[in-house]
Amino acid sequence: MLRYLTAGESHGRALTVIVEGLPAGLPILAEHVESELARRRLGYGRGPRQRFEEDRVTLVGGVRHGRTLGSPVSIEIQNSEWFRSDKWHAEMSPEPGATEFPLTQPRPGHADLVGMQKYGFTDARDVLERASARETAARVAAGALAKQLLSHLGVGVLSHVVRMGDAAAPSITLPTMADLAAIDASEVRCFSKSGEDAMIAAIKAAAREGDSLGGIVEVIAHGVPIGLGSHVHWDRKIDALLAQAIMSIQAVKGVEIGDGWEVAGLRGSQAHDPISWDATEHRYVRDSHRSGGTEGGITTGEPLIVRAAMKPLATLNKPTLKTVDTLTKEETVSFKERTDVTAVPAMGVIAETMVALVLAAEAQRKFGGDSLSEFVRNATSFRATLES
Ligand code: EPS
Repeated sequence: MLRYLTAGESHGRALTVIVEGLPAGLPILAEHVESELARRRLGYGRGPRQRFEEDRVTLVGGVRHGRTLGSPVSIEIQNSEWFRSDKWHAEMSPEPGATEFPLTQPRPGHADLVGMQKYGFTDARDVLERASARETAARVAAGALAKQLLSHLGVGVLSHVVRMGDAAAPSITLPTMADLAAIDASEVRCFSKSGEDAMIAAIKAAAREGDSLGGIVEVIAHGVPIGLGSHVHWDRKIDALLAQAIMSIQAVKGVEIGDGWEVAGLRGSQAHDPISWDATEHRYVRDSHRSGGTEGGITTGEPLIVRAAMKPLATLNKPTLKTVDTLTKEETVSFKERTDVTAVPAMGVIAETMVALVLAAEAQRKFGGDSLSEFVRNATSFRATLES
């Protein structure tokens, strides 16, 4: 079983992730992880913090001479702000003490108030430091390892922004892995120039008013093996696993697999992907991609398509959201933190990560193997059984 656990607070010393269940012999360099983390920092509309967070990575355990050992891989990502100044040292100190600046005006839509209620805190910072999307840097580090593993099966995962606020990208053919560099070169990670222009204009307009924007990203996994996930149990269905993984991303409120919402309005005769036999390739193919690459909770081998809808961030540069001060119970507006106008382009990279982690875990479950060569051999031999 591939599993992982992250730890760390947004303005603390560092984030940590432990990834367990990777086969031995997987080539891993700190640069692989750092380049994925750099992609996560991309995006027009992010706040000043992304310019100075360098996401410096240390491979603490589980990797020797550039290869995994089969033991848990432990990665530390320093929060560079912690080392640049002592601004957060007292505020986030693990030593006994108390803050002089409790946050008591919880932001509607954030974990602040319910977190304080649930855990008995009087300072919203005790909640928001962990609820912050900074935590996703640790997930992206784990996802970089998952992507490395998947690359040995010929699987590639990409994402692109299809909507930012009310600015939508025109419908296009599915991007391939060869398009990823162009998508990453776009300031909003949009695959269409007209879409990019409209999205940047929307972000500028929201920024002028101190407001925030949500949006939708599409994740596509190419080369996914047939047979990941299972129809036999609710908690083994690949689409259910993907939905949970995507919904766990901060501020995501909707997940769609394939044309999920659109097919609900079609007739059965129109809503499904007809099956054909490709005599040259010796495999079944689907004539369309409406199901998003899963049927019955199992991957079909067609491109896997998952969309994630993110709500506008609850932290606004011009606080206008009505709330209540938890000390005085008086009406006020939510506190102002340094923040981003939008994090939708970064969320695309995080959604890629979550899809890669689910696929890698399920590939490991199906093909097993303690070493990378055993894992690949098992996958190759299973694939051979399908070609007749
Ligand atoms: C975040 C607010 C901003 C973001 C942060 C998430 O941080 P700060 O208030 O420290 O400027 O930059 O995201 C990251 C640091 C990151 O690496 O993604 C929030 O409110 O969740």
